[in-house]
Amino acid sequence: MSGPGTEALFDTGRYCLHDRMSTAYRDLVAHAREELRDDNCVVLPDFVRTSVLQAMQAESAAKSDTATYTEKWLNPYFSEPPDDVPENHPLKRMALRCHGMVRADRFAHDGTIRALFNNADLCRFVADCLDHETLHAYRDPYGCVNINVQKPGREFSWHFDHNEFTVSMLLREPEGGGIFEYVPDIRTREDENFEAVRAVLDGERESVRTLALKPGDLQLFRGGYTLHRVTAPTGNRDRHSLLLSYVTDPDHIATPEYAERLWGEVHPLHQQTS
Ligand SMILES: O=C(O)CCC(=O)C(=O)O
Ligand SMILES: [Fe+2]
Repeated sequence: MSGPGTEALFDTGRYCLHDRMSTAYRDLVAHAREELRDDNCVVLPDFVRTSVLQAMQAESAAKSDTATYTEKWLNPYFSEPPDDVPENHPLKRMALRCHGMVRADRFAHDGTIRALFNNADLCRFVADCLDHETLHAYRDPYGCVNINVQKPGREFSWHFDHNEFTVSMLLREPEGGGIFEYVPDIRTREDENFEAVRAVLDGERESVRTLALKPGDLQLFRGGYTLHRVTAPTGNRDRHSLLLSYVTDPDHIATPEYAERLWGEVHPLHQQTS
């Protein structure tokens, strides 16, 4: 494949993605697994080379105007609120989620964002950290690699993710706010722990952890059992985070209905799923 390779993209002195057999690689994976076990989250600072970060920031800045915005009142579970629970129950706590997503097809095929996303060593590394035999770069033409754009004053409210894990990299830091906050394992497969979730929604801070993410930091995160949010950016600068989607099923792709709902448009490849 043409374009920058592993050593050009990543700070391989610190993150030796090119040498899977090395002790340094094994130590790095062990570190990531331990953090993920303890915290459902690991941050690998300054993951990419400075010139690579700058190139991705420029691509992101050039495309952020094309973001598709959705504005919805959602509970933390993205579910229909039931009638038979009290008003302050987490299932009834609707918050306005407003953010923009830049579609994958906006990014040039020979650009740096795609070179990073399609790098096989990164995909292998993510699989190793998350204890997956194999992962694949998602082939959805719109959803494979996106920029999440958060405007000042807009919170990405408390929620649990539906996907098993997220791989992301902050590209643009707002002037203030835009802080990633999370409460690991607040719920389990067996216990929703609505009392604790309600307390966090009501402002309980003791269990809340915060991340001081910097542009270029790689974040691996298991958000299914971890309540999390991104606070509203303040000042004049948007927050941009790059979302890289890796999947277990290489053939998986969004349905036309899902694409329509998310992107307001359907790609010919989505049509083939119906
Ligand atoms: O933009 C981020 O850093 C994460 C947003 C998030 O929680 C999500 O996309 O589910
Ligand atoms: Fe999330």
